[in-house]
This record gives sequence, C-alpha cells and structure tokens, in this order.
Amino acid sequence: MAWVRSICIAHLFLFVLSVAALWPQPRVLVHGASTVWISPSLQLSFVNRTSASSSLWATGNGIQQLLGSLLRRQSGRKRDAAPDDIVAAFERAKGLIFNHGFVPRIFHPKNITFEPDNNENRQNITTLTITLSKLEHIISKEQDLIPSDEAYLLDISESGHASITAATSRGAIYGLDTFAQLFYAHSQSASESYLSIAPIHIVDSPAFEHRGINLDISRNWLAPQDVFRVLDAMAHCKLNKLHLHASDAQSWPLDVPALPELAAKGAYDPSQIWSPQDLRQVQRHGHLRGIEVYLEIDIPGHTTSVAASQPELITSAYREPWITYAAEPPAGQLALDSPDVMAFLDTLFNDLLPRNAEASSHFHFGGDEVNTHVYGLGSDSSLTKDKIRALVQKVMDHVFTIAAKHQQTPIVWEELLLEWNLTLPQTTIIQTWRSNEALGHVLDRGHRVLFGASTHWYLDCGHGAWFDPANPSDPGPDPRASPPYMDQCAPYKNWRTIYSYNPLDGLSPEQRRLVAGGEVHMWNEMTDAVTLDGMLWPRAAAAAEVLWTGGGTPVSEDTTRRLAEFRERLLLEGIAAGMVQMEWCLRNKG
Ligand code: CP6
Repeated sequence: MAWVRSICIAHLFLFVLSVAALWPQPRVLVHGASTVWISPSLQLSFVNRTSASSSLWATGNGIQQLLGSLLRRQSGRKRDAAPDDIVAAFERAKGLIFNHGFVPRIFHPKNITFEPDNNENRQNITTLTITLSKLEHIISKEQDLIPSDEAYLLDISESGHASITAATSRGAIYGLDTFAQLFYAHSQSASESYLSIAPIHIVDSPAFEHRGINLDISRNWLAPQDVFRVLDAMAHCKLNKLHLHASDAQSWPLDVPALPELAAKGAYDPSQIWSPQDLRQVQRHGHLRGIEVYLEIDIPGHTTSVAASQPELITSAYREPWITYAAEPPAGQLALDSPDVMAFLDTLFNDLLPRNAEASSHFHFGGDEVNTHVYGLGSDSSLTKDKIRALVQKVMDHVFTIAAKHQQTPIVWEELLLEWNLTLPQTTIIQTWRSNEALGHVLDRGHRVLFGASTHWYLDCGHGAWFDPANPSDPGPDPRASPPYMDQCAPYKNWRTIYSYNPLDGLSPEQRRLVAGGEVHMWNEMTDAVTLDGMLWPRAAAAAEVLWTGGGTPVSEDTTRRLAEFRERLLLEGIAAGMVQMEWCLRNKG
C-alpha cells in the first residue's frame, strides 16, 4: 500500500472535532470547541445602520442621534425590513443547512467519534441578526486587511447568539454562505444540524475585488439553466464576476433584437439561442448571489459566425492550411476597412450595452488573437501590419466611445496593448492570459489588470482531442509537444496547479494596487453542458481561494480536506464536481 500512500496528500487527521472546513478560508477565524445546534425555525433579524434608515435618527441634533442608537441597542435592536437580496440569501442558507444537510461521511477516520449526541441538552441558534453598518474602521483597526465593501463579520457565541455585520448586501450574502458552511447535519437526523467550534469570530474580506470565471458559451451550447448552476457554485466560494464569452468564430448564441439575423443564422440551432429574457434571468440569478454577470463580444477576431448572416463583414473564407493564418478554424475577422462594420458595431453595441449595464459596469470587447495573415488573404493584400494597426485602433476607439456613453468600463485582452500597442482609455482593464510576465508589462503601462495565465488557470487544457480538419487522421497532439497545436496549453491543470498559481510573485506594492483581480478560463471547445460541472469544479474553487485570500499559500493536508468537504457540499446541490482526492486518502491517517 506504500505507493498509494505516497500519492496521497492527506496525512494526519488530528483535531478533527474542532476544525472548521470553510472554503475559501476566511482571513481571520478564531474559534473554540463547543457544540451549538441550530433551530429549523431560524429567524432573521435585520438592522440597518447605514444611510437610509439611520436618516431617521440624523434629522435631530447629535444628542438625539446618540440617544437613538443607544435606545435601539437597549431595546434589543430595532428590526427593519430586510432587502430582498438578503432575505433570499437567508432562505438559501437555511435550505443549505436543513434541506441538504451535510453529514461528513468520509472525511474523518472511522475510529474517531466526532458527532455530538443529539439527545443532550443543547444550545440552539434561534435568531440570526444581520446588521448593515460601516465596517472599514473595524476591519482596518482589528486586522491588516484591505477595506472592501464585500467585507463581513460573523460571530456565534457558545450560547447561540449569531450575528453577521456587513457594509453592503453583498458582504451580508457572503457572510450567509460562510454561515451555512459551518454546519453539519446529524447522521441520525438530517434536519438536525450543529457546529462544534463555538464560539466563532470571523473577520473576512477579499484580497481582490475582481474574482471571476470566464465562461465560453459559444463553442458548445450552454443553456441559461447550466449557467444558473455555475452561479450557484460560484456563490459558495465567493466568486463575484461571471464573464460570459458570448460570441466566437463558431457560433453566435446571443439574440440581439436590433440584429435578429445574427443569432437566427449564427447559432448552431434555433433552440440554442439566449433570448434577452434568458440573459436577464442569468443576470438576476447572479445579482441575488452577489455576482456581477457581464458580456464579452469578441472583436475584431473570433467573429466568423457573423458571416452566417452578413458575409460582407468578414474578411476571409476558410483556406488550407488554417494553422498559418488562424488560431483555430474557421478563420475570419471583421473587415476593418468597411464602413458597414462601423454601422454594424453601432447597432450591435447600442443594443447590448444598455442591457449589460443593468447588471454590470464592465463590458469586454475581446481583442485577442487578431491575425494579420487573415487580412492578407482578403481582397486587399496590401494591408501591412501598420495599416491594420491603424484600422484596429479606429474600430476600438469607436466602440470605446459607445462604452463611455453607456457608463461601461471596457475590458480587453492583453494583445491590444502589448502586441498592437494601441492607445486605450486609461480606465480600460487589461485581461492577461499568455503568461504571467504579461501582468508586469501591463502594469508598466499604468492600466488596471486581470491575471489568469494559461500556464495555470486554463481549465480547457489537456484534452488534445478536437481534430484538425486539414489532417483528420492525425491522432492529436502529444500532450508533451509544443505548439503549433490546438491543445496549446497541455497538460491538464489539476486543482493543485490552479491553487499554486501565485500571480503577485515579483510585483511591487504600487503595482499590486493596479491588480483588479483575476479569472479562471473555461474555453469550451471540448466542454458541453454534460461535462461542464466536472470541468469547472473543484478547480474554479481552487482559484476562488487564491482570489479571496491573495494566494501564495502552499497546498496542505488542510487545503485538501477543506476542498473535499466543499466538493461534497456542491454534490448535495446537484453540481457534479470532480474529485479532490481518492477516498482511501481521506479516510486514513498517516
Ligand atoms: N478562444 C478565444 C480561445 C482562446 C483565446 N480566445 C485560447 C487560446 C489559447 C489557448 C486556449 C484558449 N480558445 N476567444 C485566447 C484568449 Cl491555449
């Protein structure tokens, strides 16, 4: 058995009884070892000490204000009506605790009885108090944390007093998810739940404000219902941005009412189109979970699917061998010198941007893998790189003006800055992907930046299975071979690879401030609705912990155990997450 043991990370399960298994790990967690149960009729008590309701007290002079807040405290808190999103999050947390009660079946060695006796006298949590209140002073005084409107405090006493304090609904929503993760269901009675680490004091705040997944819905069809499941899982690991890569060369699944032919002809099938209502429902599902859903329309490359409805807008038809002029087949890009393209972009973005803006202040305009050879293959073979550059600049300037009109902060892929050397509005966020060095180059240019290098955070790598149409009998790339191959970033990145990515390595504190955060990438050439869950989870959760805590933490036995528990909680919700560790390792000591 020695060989099995040697490939296991899990070694010692000490302190099984008194350890919490939260994902992501809170920034500050202090706890004891007492058991507290939770009542299935748990009530929400909501207090608002921020602007709206405190204006009630702010009308009088200072003494009245002080009296007011004292009275409020003494009367055991004045109850306000909780906003819809907090009520919804509270109900979800109760559902997680009571409907999907999580019994820690395999995570502890069989010979340790860790479960409390459910017949003993109990301390019960009957009310959870959620307070909205300014938090910065508490956060920055108590801990060396970056102030954030996503911060929350969570306290549970040995006698069952439970409270969450946050500055915003989003903070409260994250606090509620942490709250739900604290409980285990009793194995004899799934509706009875407990925690065994009271008293608990948590001070939590994210290291990065942008913690995202880039989800491709173009190469293979993903339904809004599939994306709901992505959002549910994201909420549990405090990811807060879903970047929908909503168009690409192969299909155009997004209905744009101002351009009805785009999806009607560009989607794979009429049943594989997102209506405006579909998009709105996905945005709403995200909003209720503290997640901003934003769109990418990738231009000027990756646009061949536009040719299905408007062939005159696209430069090149398919030619052999594709590898000499395109990142992947079919090749084709916007005909940058055509006035029709400008008119098309006007109609497209004036339709999409206001709808995107309902849920997000960001819009992604793509800009990756623009290939000069494609232009050379078109009607005007005299287009040099310099001429193409001027045209790309002009087109991007045009769409940035539309973005400004709709108060959207543009995001673009790194090439527009690092390869094309475009002049971009200073507010533009640059998303890097080709290497981690790109991060430093972008920072040198003074732009805000997103990390997520393909060496560590590409979830699609390692399939090596989709074939080259020009060479159909090719068995596919050797995973150890180098480009040019479709599977350029092999091998597969397992969750430990994802977790060990330390994006800030080598950055100065000034540079660090311009790092907005990062995204893990789910390009879906070889992922559809059936395999999506297992491709995303638990690996995107590994990225989520890096984004929440700041990274640089080596994988330990504790990491493995916490992630294995997190995965078990996802399974209970019907999310088919992949494995973290084989059961033998989780069950055995040493
Ligand atoms: N699609 C789009 C892709 C990729 C990119 N953009 C990609 C490139 C290289 C690898 C994996 C994915 N499939 N639109 C690059 C940002 Cl190895």
